[in-house]
Amino acid sequence: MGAVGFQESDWIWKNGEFVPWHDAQLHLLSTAVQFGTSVFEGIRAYDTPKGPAIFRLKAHIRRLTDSAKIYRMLPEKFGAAEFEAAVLATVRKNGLSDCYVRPMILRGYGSISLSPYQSPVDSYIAVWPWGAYLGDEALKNGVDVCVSSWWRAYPNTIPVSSKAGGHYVSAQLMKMEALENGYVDAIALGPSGLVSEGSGMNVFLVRDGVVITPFLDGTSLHGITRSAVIQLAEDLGYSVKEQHVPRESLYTADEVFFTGTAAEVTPVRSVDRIPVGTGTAGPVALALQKHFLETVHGENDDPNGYLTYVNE
Ligand code: PPE
Repeated sequence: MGAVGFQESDWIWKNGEFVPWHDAQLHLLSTAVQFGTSVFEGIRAYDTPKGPAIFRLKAHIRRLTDSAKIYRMLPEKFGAAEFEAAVLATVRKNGLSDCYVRPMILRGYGSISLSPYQSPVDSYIAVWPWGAYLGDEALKNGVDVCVSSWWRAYPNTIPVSSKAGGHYVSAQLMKMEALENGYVDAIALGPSGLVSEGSGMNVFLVRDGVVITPFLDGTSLHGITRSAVIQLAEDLGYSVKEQHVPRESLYTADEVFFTGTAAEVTPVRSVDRIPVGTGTAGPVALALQKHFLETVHGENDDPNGYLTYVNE
């Protein structure tokens, strides 16, 4: 098939059935295409000694159905239990182990105007192999990022705890600006002028051994990796604080790192060309990354019940 920048898989789950990858098509005038009315998840499956396992499946499906509810597009036929089962089935059907899982609920073809109600609510799940989000070196050596000139929206402009496709037009502006200026990614400020989150990941800092992350103030996504990393940091004995983070704290922190399903735990080694700490991946970020990667690969005990095994 055409040259795409990733590896396709064979089957996509669509409204309860599997269709071949290239048959999962939308009409041009679907509401989701015109107006961004889709909600989605990003989930990872990891290879473990007991076969593939999904990291935090329930939390991701809860966020998916919450996202859909906020946009008044909860599917009638499928609830959380059906989506959880369908994710497992789609990974199995495609014979993948380490992979990325993209469930989507969207408004299809039916209405031509802003009122979406005549457009059917369709549900999809696609899976594909996806390696390190910001490149293979990123996890080890850290990345160079900027503070974006684009701000995150006001809480009452878009409901950011809904992970909706349309919200990502702003994230794409941030990402493109960063790439054009020679950075790997960007951190955005919220409307208060304080640090919010990255284009597609949450942000953490370390200062004097304390792990710090901005409050969930209605300007950033309620990251599922964020909450896991808070838990894992506490398990490792770090104290973790959610607080207001002014921009300059990024420059003076001992460490900065990103968390996200795609980004996992990625150290940041400079912000706006100012080296963070020693200008390399920091020890706390690397310790958390190691603990995270061991946990998702089923090499640690799983007291928090994060893993759902695909073949059980
Ligand atoms: N903030 C944003 C804006 C975001 O998109 C993500 C995930 C996060 C924070 C981290 O959330 P969580 O995955 O629950 O820890 N972004 C997804 C999509 C990235 C993409 O480029 O596609 C992801 O990481 O899967």
